[in-house]
Amino acid sequence: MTETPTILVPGRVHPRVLERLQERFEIVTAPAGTDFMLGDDEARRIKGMASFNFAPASWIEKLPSLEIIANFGVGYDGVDAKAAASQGVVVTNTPDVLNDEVADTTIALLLNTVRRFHAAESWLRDGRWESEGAFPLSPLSLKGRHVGLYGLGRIGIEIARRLEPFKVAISYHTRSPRTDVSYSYQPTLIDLAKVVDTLICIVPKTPETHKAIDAEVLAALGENGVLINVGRGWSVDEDALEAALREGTIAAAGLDVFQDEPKVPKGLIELSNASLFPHVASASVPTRNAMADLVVDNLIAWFDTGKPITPVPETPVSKV
Ligand code: NAP
Ligand code: 8YV
Repeated sequence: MTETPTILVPGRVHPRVLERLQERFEIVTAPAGTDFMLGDDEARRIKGMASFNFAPASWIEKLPSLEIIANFGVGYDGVDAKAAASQGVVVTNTPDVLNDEVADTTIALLLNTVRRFHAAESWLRDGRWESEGAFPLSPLSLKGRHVGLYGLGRIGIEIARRLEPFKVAISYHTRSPRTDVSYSYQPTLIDLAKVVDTLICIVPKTPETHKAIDAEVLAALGENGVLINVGRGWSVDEDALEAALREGTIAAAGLDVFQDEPKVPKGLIELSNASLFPHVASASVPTRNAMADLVVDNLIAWFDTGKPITPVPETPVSKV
């Protein structure tokens, strides 16, 4: 009889992942973010990991039998894929199944930011419509805007397609221009910021994207400028953004992601020209279930066939 593989689940877990893993595997849980607490024998038994964007090199190197890390999330910046690759460990993520949800949320956040619907609803709920009259007109509108996408990958392209019926102009910046779109390409982020008035960030967290949206980029967007971030908080200089919003360097921002989640800078919370979401872009039951299924299906595929479904580019793609 073949041995049932043991899967390590560090930290919090989507309930469906645990439920499905329990049907097929032995499970070991451990608190994430703290020191590695498994004993040598237990560590040697671990063949797979179901990660919630947590798999540092210091853990990977203490798991000598580890074969696969299946990450919940398309972004896997909390998984040290380089360390995994050097140990011959495959990493998988959850691409595509969340594209529509994240793109829908981005459009909602953009409209919320320019038209201040969050404040309008509070106006009604607080009884101010009856006591004070109509909600003040929003100074901004989506009409006539030129939207720039910083990132035009799986999610970025879905955002762009959703923007087309809004009749806005669309440009983008990526390292390599896409050959399958007619949106105008800008070779650098600052070039993009200079030609657009609305910037949507949907790039991964990498050394190159760290605080890429800085004071210079914000100034280039201009006083009518709107920044939307659904990528990672890492890509925005939050101090520069707060100053730009406070001083009117740009008009408004909509943020789903922050540098130090779940901590959100008090200065941003105080600003009425910022619309702030608690990292909910993919957070519907159906989409999170699809992500959970892909985590488990990758582990099953690996242990049944030696081939993962959605491996990331940095790591090996089949059992040797
Ligand atoms: P993807 O398909 O890999 O697309 C990434 C895009 O970013 C590509 O167009 C890529 O083009 C561009 N890019 C990467 N590095 C760049 C750089 N240094 N400069 C300029 N462009 C760069 O990824 P995806 O599936 O669309 O997801 C993107 C990211 O969104 C994820 O990594 C994650 O961090 C974030 N995300 C957030 C949420 C949320 O809940 N808010 C949900 C899902 C995803 P080039 O390679 O040509 O540069
Ligand atoms: C999730 C995300 O919020 O997929 C990603 O990269 O940021 C989101 O879909 C996150 O993975 C939940 O932990």
